[in-house]
Amino acid sequence: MSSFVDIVRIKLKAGNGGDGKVNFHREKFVQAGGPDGGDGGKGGDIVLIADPGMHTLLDFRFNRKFFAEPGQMGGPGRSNGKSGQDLIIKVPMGTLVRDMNSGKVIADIQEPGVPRVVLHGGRGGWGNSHFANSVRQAPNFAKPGVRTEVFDVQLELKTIADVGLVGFPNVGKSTILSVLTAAKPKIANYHFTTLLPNLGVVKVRSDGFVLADIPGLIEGASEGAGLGHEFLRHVERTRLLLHVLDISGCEGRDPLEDLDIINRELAKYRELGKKPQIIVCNKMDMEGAEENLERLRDKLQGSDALIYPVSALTVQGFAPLMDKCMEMLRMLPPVESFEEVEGADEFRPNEGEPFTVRRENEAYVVEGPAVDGLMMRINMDDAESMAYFERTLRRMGVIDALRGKGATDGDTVRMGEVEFEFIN
Ligand SMILES: Nc1nc2c(ncn2[C@@H]2O[C@H](COP(=O)(O)OP(=O)(O)OP(=O)(O)O)[C@@H](O)[C@H]2O)c(=O)[nH]1
Ligand SMILES: [Mg+2]
Repeated sequence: MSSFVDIVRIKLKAGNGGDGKVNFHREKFVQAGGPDGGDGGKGGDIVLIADPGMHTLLDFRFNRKFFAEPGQMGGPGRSNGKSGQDLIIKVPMGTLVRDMNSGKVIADIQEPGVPRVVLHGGRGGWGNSHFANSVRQAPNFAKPGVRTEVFDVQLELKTIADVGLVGFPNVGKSTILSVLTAAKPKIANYHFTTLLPNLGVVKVRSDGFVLADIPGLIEGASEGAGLGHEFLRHVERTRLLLHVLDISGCEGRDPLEDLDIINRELAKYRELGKKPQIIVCNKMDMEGAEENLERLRDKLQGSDALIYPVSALTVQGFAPLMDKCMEMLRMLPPVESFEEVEGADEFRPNEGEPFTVRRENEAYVVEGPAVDGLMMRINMDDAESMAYFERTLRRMGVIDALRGKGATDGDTVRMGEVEFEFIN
Protein backbone atom coordinates (compact mmCIF):
# COMPACT_ATOMS: atom_id res chain seq x y z
CA MET A 1 0.00 0.00 0.00
CA SER A 2 1.40 3.39 -0.90
CA SER A 3 1.95 5.55 2.15
CA PHE A 4 0.10 8.76 2.32
CA VAL A 5 1.26 11.84 4.15
CA ASP A 6 -0.84 14.95 4.39
CA ILE A 7 0.68 16.85 7.32
CA VAL A 8 4.39 17.33 7.98
CA ARG A 9 6.47 19.62 10.16
CA ILE A 10 9.68 21.04 8.81
CA LYS A 11 12.27 23.64 9.74
CA LEU A 12 12.96 26.57 7.46
CA LYS A 13 15.70 29.13 7.67
CA ALA A 14 16.59 31.84 5.21
CA GLY A 15 20.30 32.50 4.78
CA ASN A 16 22.19 34.84 7.10
CA GLY A 17 23.46 38.03 5.57
CA GLY A 18 27.20 38.08 4.92
CA ASP A 19 29.38 40.26 7.14
CA GLY A 20 30.83 43.53 5.98
CA LYS A 21 34.61 43.58 5.52
CA VAL A 22 37.16 45.73 7.29
CA ASN A 23 39.95 46.48 4.88
CA PHE A 24 42.27 49.32 3.91
CA HIS A 25 43.56 49.98 0.50
CA ARG A 26 47.23 49.00 0.28
CA GLU A 27 49.68 49.95 -2.40
CA LYS A 28 53.42 50.10 -2.61
CA PHE A 29 54.67 53.30 -1.00
CA VAL A 30 51.17 54.20 0.13
CA GLN A 31 51.20 53.63 3.87
CA ALA A 32 47.61 54.06 4.93
CA GLY A 33 45.15 53.81 2.09
CA GLY A 34 41.44 54.54 2.48
CA PRO A 35 38.96 52.02 3.87
CA ASP A 36 37.69 49.80 1.07
CA GLY A 37 35.98 46.84 2.77
CA GLY A 38 33.02 45.61 0.71
CA ASP A 39 29.53 44.71 1.89
CA GLY A 40 28.37 41.22 2.78
CA GLY A 41 26.05 39.46 0.36
CA LYS A 42 22.35 38.93 1.06
CA GLY A 43 21.33 35.55 2.41
CA GLY A 44 19.25 33.24 0.23
CA ASP A 45 15.45 33.30 0.45
CA ILE A 46 13.21 30.34 1.15
CA VAL A 47 10.96 29.99 -1.88
CA LEU A 48 8.04 27.61 -2.30
CA ILE A 49 6.71 26.58 -5.67
CA ALA A 50 3.81 24.29 -6.61
CA ASP A 51 4.76 21.29 -8.71
CA PRO A 52 1.70 19.83 -10.48
CA GLY A 53 3.46 16.46 -10.65
CA MET A 54 3.61 16.13 -6.85
CA HIS A 55 0.62 14.71 -5.02
CA THR A 56 1.81 13.96 -1.53
CA LEU A 57 4.11 15.42 1.12
CA LEU A 58 5.94 12.11 1.31
CA ASP A 59 9.32 13.59 0.32
CA PHE A 60 9.27 15.73 3.44
CA ARG A 61 9.21 12.69 5.67
CA PHE A 62 12.86 12.11 4.98
CA ASN A 63 14.07 15.65 4.56
CA ARG A 64 12.89 18.07 7.19
CA LYS A 65 15.48 20.82 7.33
CA PHE A 66 15.65 23.49 4.68
CA PHE A 67 18.33 26.11 5.29
CA ALA A 68 19.13 28.58 2.52
CA GLU A 69 22.71 29.53 1.78
CA PRO A 70 24.23 32.48 3.67
CA GLY A 71 25.59 35.54 1.92
CA GLN A 72 29.38 35.72 1.69
CA MET A 73 31.57 38.22 3.45
CA GLY A 74 32.55 41.39 1.65
CA GLY A 75 36.02 41.55 0.15
CA PRO A 76 38.71 44.17 -0.25
CA GLY A 77 38.54 46.84 -2.93
CA ARG A 78 34.83 47.44 -2.20
CA SER A 79 33.99 44.06 -3.69
CA ASN A 80 30.69 42.83 -2.31
CA GLY A 81 30.20 39.30 -1.05
CA LYS A 82 28.20 36.92 -3.19
CA SER A 83 24.53 36.56 -2.29
CA GLY A 84 23.45 33.20 -0.94
CA GLN A 85 21.44 31.07 -3.32
CA ASP A 86 17.68 30.93 -2.78
CA LEU A 87 16.42 27.57 -1.63
CA ILE A 88 13.52 26.49 -3.82
CA ILE A 89 11.23 23.90 -2.30
CA LYS A 90 8.71 22.05 -4.44
CA VAL A 91 5.35 21.25 -2.89
CA PRO A 92 2.10 19.81 -4.25
CA MET A 93 -0.62 22.21 -5.33
CA GLY A 94 -2.97 22.99 -2.48
CA THR A 95 -0.30 23.03 0.23
CA LEU A 96 -0.91 25.26 3.23
CA VAL A 97 2.10 26.60 5.08
CA ARG A 98 1.43 27.33 8.73
CA ASP A 99 3.77 29.04 11.17
CA MET A 100 3.79 26.80 14.24
CA ASN A 101 4.56 29.66 16.57
CA SER A 102 1.57 31.82 15.71
CA GLY A 103 -0.60 29.09 14.19
CA LYS A 104 -1.21 31.36 11.21
CA VAL A 105 -1.37 30.33 7.59
CA ILE A 106 1.50 32.16 5.93
CA ALA A 107 1.00 30.83 2.43
CA ASP A 108 -1.53 28.85 0.44
CA ILE A 109 0.23 27.43 -2.58
CA GLN A 110 -2.36 27.06 -5.33
CA GLU A 111 -1.04 28.07 -8.72
CA PRO A 112 1.52 25.84 -10.36
CA GLY A 113 4.92 27.30 -11.10
CA VAL A 114 4.52 30.64 -9.30
CA PRO A 115 7.39 31.07 -6.83
CA ARG A 116 6.50 32.39 -3.39
CA VAL A 117 9.08 33.84 -1.04
CA VAL A 118 8.07 32.74 2.45
CA LEU A 119 11.23 33.78 4.32
CA HIS A 120 13.58 36.53 3.26
CA GLY A 121 17.33 36.16 3.50
CA GLY A 122 19.23 38.46 5.89
CA ARG A 123 20.67 41.69 4.55
CA GLY A 124 24.43 41.84 4.19
CA GLY A 125 26.38 44.07 6.57
CA TRP A 126 28.14 47.18 5.30
CA GLY A 127 31.85 47.09 4.82
CA ASN A 128 34.03 49.70 6.50
CA SER A 129 34.19 51.79 3.33
CA HIS A 130 30.72 53.09 4.23
CA PHE A 131 31.81 54.44 7.56
CA ALA A 132 34.49 56.85 6.46
CA ASN A 133 33.72 60.54 6.68
CA SER A 134 35.74 63.75 7.02
CA VAL A 135 36.29 63.17 10.73
CA ARG A 136 36.64 59.42 10.81
CA GLN A 137 39.03 58.48 8.06
CA ALA A 138 40.03 55.03 9.11
CA PRO A 139 37.02 53.17 10.49
CA ASN A 140 38.19 49.78 11.62
CA PHE A 141 34.78 48.27 12.00
CA ALA A 142 32.14 46.91 9.69
CA LYS A 143 28.64 45.58 10.26
CA PRO A 144 27.83 41.92 10.50
CA GLY A 145 25.08 40.61 8.24
CA VAL A 146 21.57 40.14 9.61
CA ARG A 147 21.18 36.73 11.24
CA THR A 148 17.99 34.88 10.39
CA GLU A 149 15.91 32.64 12.62
CA VAL A 150 14.85 29.04 12.21
CA PHE A 151 11.11 28.69 11.71
CA ASP A 152 9.04 25.64 12.51
CA VAL A 153 6.33 25.36 9.93
CA GLN A 154 3.68 22.79 9.20
CA LEU A 155 2.83 21.85 5.65
CA GLU A 156 -0.72 20.64 5.19
CA LEU A 157 -1.96 19.20 1.96
CA LYS A 158 -5.44 20.54 1.45
CA THR A 159 -6.33 19.06 -1.92
CA ILE A 160 -5.46 15.42 -2.06
CA ALA A 161 -6.95 14.64 -5.44
CA ASP A 162 -9.26 15.95 -8.14
CA VAL A 163 -11.62 13.02 -7.87
CA GLY A 164 -12.46 10.87 -4.85
CA LEU A 165 -13.99 7.38 -4.80
CA VAL A 166 -16.57 7.12 -2.02
CA GLY A 167 -18.98 4.41 -0.97
CA PHE A 168 -19.60 1.55 1.42
CA PRO A 169 -16.78 -0.88 2.19
CA ASN A 170 -16.20 -3.67 -0.32
CA VAL A 171 -18.04 -2.04 -3.25
CA GLY A 172 -14.83 -2.10 -5.33
CA LYS A 173 -13.27 1.37 -4.90
CA SER A 174 -9.70 0.11 -4.68
CA THR A 175 -10.26 -2.23 -7.60
CA ILE A 176 -11.46 0.71 -9.72
CA LEU A 177 -8.34 2.72 -8.78
CA SER A 178 -6.17 -0.24 -9.74
CA VAL A 179 -7.71 -0.65 -13.19
CA LEU A 180 -7.64 3.06 -14.03
CA THR A 181 -4.20 3.95 -12.73
CA ALA A 182 -0.79 2.45 -12.07
CA ALA A 183 -1.53 2.44 -8.34
CA LYS A 184 -1.46 -0.93 -6.63
CA PRO A 185 -3.83 -0.65 -3.68
CA LYS A 186 -4.61 -3.63 -1.51
CA ILE A 187 -7.79 -5.34 -2.66
CA ALA A 188 -9.55 -7.92 -0.57
CA ASN A 189 -12.95 -9.31 0.07
CA TYR A 190 -13.41 -7.84 3.52
CA HIS A 191 -14.48 -4.50 4.86
CA PHE A 192 -12.07 -1.63 5.58
CA THR A 193 -9.28 -3.09 3.50
CA THR A 194 -8.31 0.49 2.75
CA LEU A 195 -7.51 2.68 5.75
CA LEU A 196 -5.57 5.50 4.11
CA PRO A 197 -6.34 7.12 0.78
CA ASN A 198 -4.43 5.70 -2.17
CA LEU A 199 -3.72 8.00 -5.08
CA GLY A 200 -3.23 7.37 -8.75
CA VAL A 201 -3.04 9.43 -11.91
CA VAL A 202 -5.70 8.70 -14.55
CA LYS A 203 -4.56 9.48 -18.07
CA VAL A 204 -7.28 10.71 -20.40
CA ARG A 205 -5.70 11.30 -23.79
CA SER A 206 -3.22 14.16 -23.38
CA ASP A 207 -4.87 15.21 -20.12
CA GLY A 208 -5.38 13.56 -16.77
CA PHE A 209 -6.40 13.88 -13.16
CA VAL A 210 -5.57 12.52 -9.74
CA LEU A 211 -7.93 9.89 -8.38
CA ALA A 212 -8.11 9.01 -4.68
CA ASP A 213 -9.42 5.77 -3.26
CA ILE A 214 -10.93 6.76 0.06
CA PRO A 215 -11.65 4.25 2.84
CA GLY A 216 -15.19 2.91 3.01
CA LEU A 217 -17.90 4.94 4.76
CA ILE A 218 -20.70 3.53 6.86
CA GLU A 219 -23.89 4.76 8.42
CA GLY A 220 -23.01 7.21 11.22
CA ALA A 221 -19.72 8.26 9.57
CA SER A 222 -20.62 11.94 10.01
CA GLU A 223 -20.80 11.30 13.77
CA GLY A 224 -17.45 9.58 13.67
CA ALA A 225 -18.48 5.93 13.25
CA GLY A 226 -15.83 3.72 11.62
CA LEU A 227 -13.20 6.50 11.61
CA GLY A 228 -15.79 8.51 9.66
CA HIS A 229 -14.41 11.96 10.47
CA GLU A 230 -10.94 11.04 9.39
CA PHE A 231 -12.23 9.64 6.10
CA LEU A 232 -14.69 12.46 5.40
CA ARG A 233 -11.87 14.97 5.88
CA HIS A 234 -10.19 13.34 2.89
CA VAL A 235 -13.42 13.48 0.88
CA GLU A 236 -13.58 17.20 1.59
CA ARG A 237 -10.31 17.72 -0.19
CA THR A 238 -11.42 16.47 -3.57
CA ARG A 239 -13.36 18.36 -6.24
CA LEU A 240 -15.58 15.65 -7.66
CA LEU A 241 -16.93 12.44 -6.13
CA LEU A 242 -17.43 9.07 -7.75
CA HIS A 243 -20.07 7.47 -5.59
CA VAL A 244 -19.48 3.76 -6.04
CA LEU A 245 -22.31 1.25 -5.53
CA ASP A 246 -22.16 -2.52 -5.52
CA ILE A 247 -25.11 -2.62 -7.92
CA SER A 248 -25.28 -6.42 -7.73
CA GLY A 249 -26.13 -6.21 -4.05
CA CYS A 250 -23.97 -9.32 -3.58
CA GLU A 251 -23.51 -8.63 0.11
CA GLY A 252 -27.21 -8.65 0.80
CA ARG A 253 -27.62 -4.89 1.00
CA ASP A 254 -29.79 -2.86 -1.35
CA PRO A 255 -27.62 -0.54 -3.49
CA LEU A 256 -30.47 2.00 -3.65
CA GLU A 257 -30.47 2.24 0.12
CA ASP A 258 -26.66 2.39 0.18
CA LEU A 259 -26.80 5.44 -2.06
CA ASP A 260 -29.18 7.25 0.28
CA ILE A 261 -27.28 6.29 3.43
CA ILE A 262 -23.93 7.57 2.14
CA ASN A 263 -25.52 10.74 0.73
CA ARG A 264 -27.10 11.45 4.10
CA GLU A 265 -23.72 11.10 5.81
CA LEU A 266 -22.09 13.39 3.24
CA ALA A 267 -24.83 16.00 3.73
CA LYS A 268 -24.24 15.98 7.48
CA TYR A 269 -20.50 16.66 7.19
CA ARG A 270 -19.89 20.31 6.34
CA GLU A 271 -20.67 21.02 2.68
CA LEU A 272 -20.00 17.56 1.30
CA GLY A 273 -23.61 17.09 0.19
CA LYS A 274 -23.09 19.89 -2.33
CA LYS A 275 -20.00 18.37 -3.88
CA PRO A 276 -20.76 17.24 -7.44
CA GLN A 277 -20.97 13.47 -7.78
CA ILE A 278 -21.32 10.80 -10.39
CA ILE A 279 -22.99 7.51 -9.46
CA VAL A 280 -20.82 4.56 -10.51
CA CYS A 281 -22.67 1.23 -10.53
CA ASN A 282 -19.93 -1.37 -10.14
CA LYS A 283 -20.00 -5.19 -10.38
CA MET A 284 -22.21 -5.10 -13.49
CA ASP A 285 -20.75 -8.53 -14.35
CA MET A 286 -22.71 -10.12 -11.51
CA GLU A 287 -26.15 -11.56 -11.32
CA GLY A 288 -28.89 -9.16 -10.29
CA ALA A 289 -26.93 -6.10 -11.42
CA GLU A 290 -29.10 -5.28 -14.46
CA GLU A 291 -32.33 -5.40 -12.43
CA ASN A 292 -30.94 -3.16 -9.72
CA LEU A 293 -29.62 -0.73 -12.32
CA GLU A 294 -33.13 -0.47 -13.82
CA ARG A 295 -34.63 0.14 -10.37
CA LEU A 296 -32.08 2.85 -9.71
CA ARG A 297 -32.75 4.53 -13.07
CA ASP A 298 -36.48 4.46 -12.40
CA LYS A 299 -36.03 5.94 -8.97
CA LEU A 300 -33.80 8.76 -10.15
CA GLN A 301 -35.74 9.49 -13.31
CA GLY A 302 -36.29 13.19 -13.77
CA SER A 303 -33.39 14.12 -11.45
CA ASP A 304 -30.11 15.33 -12.86
CA ALA A 305 -28.22 12.35 -11.39
CA LEU A 306 -25.44 10.96 -13.57
CA ILE A 307 -25.32 7.15 -13.67
CA TYR A 308 -22.48 5.08 -15.17
CA PRO A 309 -22.58 1.26 -15.07
CA VAL A 310 -19.14 -0.41 -14.98
CA SER A 311 -17.36 -3.59 -14.04
CA ALA A 312 -13.93 -3.34 -12.47
CA LEU A 313 -13.55 -7.10 -12.87
CA THR A 314 -14.02 -7.16 -16.65
CA VAL A 315 -12.83 -3.54 -16.99
CA GLN A 316 -15.86 -2.34 -18.88
CA GLY A 317 -17.69 0.97 -19.03
CA PHE A 318 -14.86 3.24 -17.90
CA ALA A 319 -14.08 5.22 -21.06
CA PRO A 320 -17.27 7.35 -21.08
CA LEU A 321 -16.99 7.77 -17.30
CA MET A 322 -13.44 9.12 -17.54
CA ASP A 323 -14.46 11.53 -20.31
CA LYS A 324 -17.28 12.81 -18.13
CA CYS A 325 -14.89 13.32 -15.19
CA MET A 326 -12.52 15.29 -17.38
CA GLU A 327 -15.36 17.42 -18.73
CA MET A 328 -16.66 18.21 -15.23
CA LEU A 329 -13.22 18.95 -13.79
CA ARG A 330 -12.67 21.57 -16.46
CA MET A 331 -15.74 23.44 -15.20
CA LEU A 332 -15.19 22.95 -11.47
CA PRO A 333 -13.35 25.52 -9.37
CA PRO A 334 -10.29 24.51 -7.35
CA VAL A 335 -10.83 23.62 -3.71
CA GLU A 336 -11.59 26.82 -1.86
CA SER A 337 -8.66 28.79 -0.54
CA PHE A 338 -7.94 29.16 3.13
CA GLU A 339 -7.50 32.63 4.50
CA GLU A 340 -3.93 33.79 4.51
CA VAL A 341 -2.51 36.33 6.86
CA GLU A 342 -2.24 39.74 5.33
CA GLY A 343 0.84 40.18 3.20
CA ALA A 344 1.76 36.55 3.57
CA ASP A 345 4.23 36.74 0.73
CA GLU A 346 6.12 39.38 2.66
CA PHE A 347 6.09 37.40 5.87
CA ARG A 348 8.30 39.13 8.41
CA PRO A 349 7.43 37.49 11.67
CA ASN A 350 9.98 39.48 13.67
CA GLU A 351 8.33 42.81 13.25
CA GLY A 352 6.51 44.13 16.27
CA GLU A 353 7.25 47.16 18.42
CA PRO A 354 10.76 48.27 17.44
CA PHE A 355 11.68 48.64 21.12
CA THR A 356 10.21 49.05 24.59
CA VAL A 357 11.60 50.60 27.77
CA ARG A 358 10.79 49.31 31.23
CA ARG A 359 12.08 49.83 34.73
CA GLU A 360 13.63 46.87 36.52
CA ASN A 361 14.74 47.69 40.06
CA GLU A 362 17.35 50.41 39.65
CA ALA A 363 17.95 49.84 35.97
CA TYR A 364 16.14 50.77 32.77
CA VAL A 365 15.80 47.88 30.34
CA VAL A 366 15.50 48.52 26.60
CA GLU A 367 14.29 45.55 24.56
CA GLY A 368 12.95 44.80 21.09
CA PRO A 369 13.96 43.79 17.59
CA ALA A 370 15.34 47.21 16.67
CA VAL A 371 17.67 47.11 19.67
CA ASP A 372 18.65 43.49 19.07
CA GLY A 373 19.52 44.34 15.49
CA LEU A 374 21.59 47.30 16.58
CA MET A 375 23.44 45.34 19.27
CA MET A 376 24.39 42.79 16.66
CA ARG A 377 25.88 45.43 14.41
CA ILE A 378 28.09 47.27 16.85
CA ASN A 379 31.48 46.51 18.25
CA MET A 380 31.71 47.43 21.94
CA ASP A 381 35.50 47.61 21.95
CA ASP A 382 35.62 50.22 19.28
CA ALA A 383 35.20 53.88 20.14
CA GLU A 384 33.91 54.82 16.72
CA SER A 385 31.44 52.02 16.70
CA MET A 386 30.23 53.17 20.11
CA ALA A 387 29.81 56.71 18.84
CA TYR A 388 27.70 55.34 16.02
CA PHE A 389 25.74 53.36 18.60
CA GLU A 390 24.95 56.48 20.58
CA ARG A 391 23.89 58.45 17.52
CA THR A 392 21.64 55.63 16.41
CA LEU A 393 19.99 55.39 19.83
CA ARG A 394 19.19 59.08 19.59
CA ARG A 395 17.86 58.79 16.07
CA MET A 396 15.67 55.79 16.98
CA GLY A 397 14.19 57.74 19.88
CA VAL A 398 15.59 55.44 22.56
CA ILE A 399 17.23 58.31 24.47
CA ASP A 400 13.95 60.29 24.43
CA ALA A 401 12.01 57.24 25.57
CA LEU A 402 14.43 56.69 28.46
CA ARG A 403 14.15 60.31 29.47
CA GLY A 404 10.37 59.98 29.23
CA LYS A 405 10.48 57.09 31.70
CA GLY A 406 12.41 59.27 34.12
CA ALA A 407 16.01 58.25 33.44
CA THR A 408 18.56 60.86 34.50
CA ASP A 409 22.32 61.10 34.14
CA GLY A 410 24.14 58.26 35.84
CA ASP A 411 21.24 55.80 35.83
CA THR A 412 21.95 52.30 34.63
CA VAL A 413 20.58 51.24 31.23
CA ARG A 414 20.59 47.62 30.13
CA MET A 415 20.38 46.38 26.54
CA GLY A 416 20.89 42.73 25.88
CA GLU A 417 24.10 41.74 27.62
CA VAL A 418 25.35 45.27 28.00
CA GLU A 419 24.93 47.82 30.78
CA PHE A 420 25.97 51.43 30.59
CA GLU A 421 25.38 54.77 32.25
CA PHE A 422 22.72 57.04 30.92
CA ILE A 423 24.05 60.37 29.72
CA ASN A 424 21.43 62.73 28.50
N1 LIG B 1 -17.50 -9.48 -9.48
C1 LIG B 1 -16.89 -8.34 -9.21
N2 LIG B 1 -16.15 -8.21 -8.11
C2 LIG B 1 -15.54 -7.04 -7.88
C3 LIG B 1 -15.64 -5.94 -8.78
N3 LIG B 1 -14.94 -4.90 -8.26
C4 LIG B 1 -14.41 -5.34 -7.10
N4 LIG B 1 -14.76 -6.62 -6.86
C5 LIG B 1 -14.40 -7.43 -5.67
O1 LIG B 1 -14.96 -6.84 -4.51
C6 LIG B 1 -14.11 -7.03 -3.36
C7 LIG B 1 -13.83 -5.71 -2.71
O2 LIG B 1 -13.05 -4.89 -3.57
P1 LIG B 1 -12.20 -3.66 -3.06
O3 LIG B 1 -11.73 -2.95 -4.27
O4 LIG B 1 -11.19 -4.08 -2.05
O5 LIG B 1 -13.34 -2.83 -2.33
P2 LIG B 1 -13.24 -1.43 -1.55
O6 LIG B 1 -14.47 -0.65 -1.89
O7 LIG B 1 -11.94 -0.77 -1.83
O8 LIG B 1 -13.31 -1.90 -0.04
P3 LIG B 1 -12.79 -1.18 1.32
O9 LIG B 1 -11.36 -0.76 1.08
O10 LIG B 1 -12.92 -2.22 2.37
O11 LIG B 1 -13.70 -0.01 1.53
C8 LIG B 1 -12.87 -7.73 -3.89
O12 LIG B 1 -12.98 -9.09 -3.64
C9 LIG B 1 -12.90 -7.46 -5.38
O13 LIG B 1 -12.25 -8.43 -6.13
C10 LIG B 1 -16.45 -6.13 -9.97
O14 LIG B 1 -16.61 -5.25 -10.81
N5 LIG B 1 -17.02 -7.33 -10.13
MG1 LIG C 1 -10.40 -0.38 -0.62
